[in-house]
Amino acid sequence: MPAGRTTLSEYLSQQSAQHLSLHPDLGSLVLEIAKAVQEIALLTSQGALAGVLGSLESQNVQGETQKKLDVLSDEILIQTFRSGNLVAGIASEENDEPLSNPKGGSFLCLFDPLDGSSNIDVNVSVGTIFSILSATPNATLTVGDYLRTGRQQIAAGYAIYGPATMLVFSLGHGTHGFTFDAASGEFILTHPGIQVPADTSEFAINASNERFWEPPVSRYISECKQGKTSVRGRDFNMRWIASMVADVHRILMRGGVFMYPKDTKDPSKPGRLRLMYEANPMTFVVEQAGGLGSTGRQRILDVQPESIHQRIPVILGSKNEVERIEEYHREHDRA
Ligand code: AFP
Repeated sequence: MPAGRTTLSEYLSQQSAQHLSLHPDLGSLVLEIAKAVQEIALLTSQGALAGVLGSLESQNVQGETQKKLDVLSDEILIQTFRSGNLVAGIASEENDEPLSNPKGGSFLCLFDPLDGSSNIDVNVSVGTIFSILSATPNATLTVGDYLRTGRQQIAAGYAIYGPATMLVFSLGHGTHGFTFDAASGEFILTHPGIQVPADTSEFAINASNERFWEPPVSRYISECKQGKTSVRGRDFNMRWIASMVADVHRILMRGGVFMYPKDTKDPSKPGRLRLMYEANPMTFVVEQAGGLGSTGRQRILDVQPESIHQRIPVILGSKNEVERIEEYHREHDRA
């Protein structure tokens, strides 16, 4: 390995030596996830050649048509965890109920195996999101064991399958990025100590939902669009990739605010994104990098989960922007 290049496994050994509070098996779990990510990256990179594009007849618990790669990625992760004895229980976007591992383990893992899968067929970046909770070894698992607040995550992160495959995660001591080097087959530390700029001039939202937004969201976006002529005094840019992993990765790299707010489009859904395996892990990573994650009215990591697949409004990214949007919600609710 050329000098000055730290591999994922070297980094994890350094972390467990530096932070004695880390669970001794946490590094091994991250390496297991990295191995599964490599398998998913290979399939994703082959696209049509691997016959993995397109949808299946099946639907997931969300009532969404499953892409072939959704199911294949889910199977890779489940097989990875079940072949080891680190993860006692698994909850996935693609499975109605959590799955227990007969071999037991000290962790629970919740994941979105392929986030942004509607982008797969058009060759746009997608990702895998994971959240790790502690498990009581040898205890009989119930759904309640999974329903812990985001603040109780012991680690969380994502893989992004883009021009480069990257693994970005936090063990609770900052957020760090690793880039996959196909030549060596190693993830290399390329982005140590990521910091989200507190201010930004870039927002990410699906603007086609504008007529369904709550007033504080409409106010914020309208000011951004008015730019220099508004109280903001500067112009803003907009991005929307429709892969949360890709939009949030951009925000970790250069700042911004990602918004999938509560809207009236489907009153039965308090937002599109899922708390346990999208909002919580991505907020953990962003807040470990100095950003913030909010529903607009509550910090995401403080939300007490009620069900595995519950949805939540998400406002995530540059600290000063998220705080401004929260203030707009307070002013609206007071009025
Ligand atoms: P899919 O996995 O169904 O593509 O959904 C992706 C996602 O959950 C999240 O990654 C995106 O930010 C968001 O949905 C995109 O939603 P819209 O399709 O409404 O823009």
